[in-house]
Amino acid sequence: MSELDEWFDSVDPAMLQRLTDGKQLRDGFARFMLNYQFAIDEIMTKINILRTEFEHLHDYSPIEHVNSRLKSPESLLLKAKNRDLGLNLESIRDGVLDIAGVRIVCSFVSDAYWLAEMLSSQRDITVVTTKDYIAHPKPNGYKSLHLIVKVPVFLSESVQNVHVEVQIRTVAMDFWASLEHKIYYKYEHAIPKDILLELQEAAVVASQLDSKMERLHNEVHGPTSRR
Ligand code: 0O2
Repeated sequence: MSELDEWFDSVDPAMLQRLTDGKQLRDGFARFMLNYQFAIDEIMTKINILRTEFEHLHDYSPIEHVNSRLKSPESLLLKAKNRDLGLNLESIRDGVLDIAGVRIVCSFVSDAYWLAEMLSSQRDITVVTTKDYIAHPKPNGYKSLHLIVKVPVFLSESVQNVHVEVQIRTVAMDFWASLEHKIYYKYEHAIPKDILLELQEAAVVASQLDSKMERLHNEVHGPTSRR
């Protein structure tokens, strides 16, 4: 009998089972998250193609920067708990639609709408929801376009349609949102009224800046024909 076999014989079978279950759970979760990473990769490729083609046809880039993130396991489990979802992968997959997130920061408002339209109309993309916080800002002043899309991920033995949250906004909207996010956490979600008011004012200024910059751009270069 090998040393390893002897060790297995001496280990409490219940403990061995728990270790195996734990490992299976971790492997299953890692596999589950991997699909979201693949979905992000698919969306990033689409964005890069749109960006490069646009740059080729016009004399500027509609995208300032793009980033992506996978929700951390802690914040994923917290969201599932807050929504009373069962703590199993199926409930989490159906109930949490922003496990994969992509944020596109555009030069101008019209670029944000153009990108949303270009992504949404691709044949392999299914748009699940669209929230237009640019036309209808949140009461605090938050502006952005939010799309929840489903993108197919081709695996060796199956095709998975995976949810991705795509946020599209301008540099000014992004600047506002990242500052507001920091303030929100600093005050533990209860921003004092006067600061809230200032944030609303800042959102209006950011909007004015967006309009002015786009108007200036069009004055100098002419309106961009996207057809
Ligand atoms: P994180 O860490 O950025 O992922 P849901 O996404 O379903 O939980 P909701 O409110 O229906 O909730 O979705 P919505 O309105 O589309 O907003 C989702 C995400 O948009 C948030 O994700 C933020 O990233 C961003 N967001 C929405 N409202 C605000 C806001 O007022 N200020 C800022 N700075 N960002 C906002 P999470 O899950 O909150 O966080």
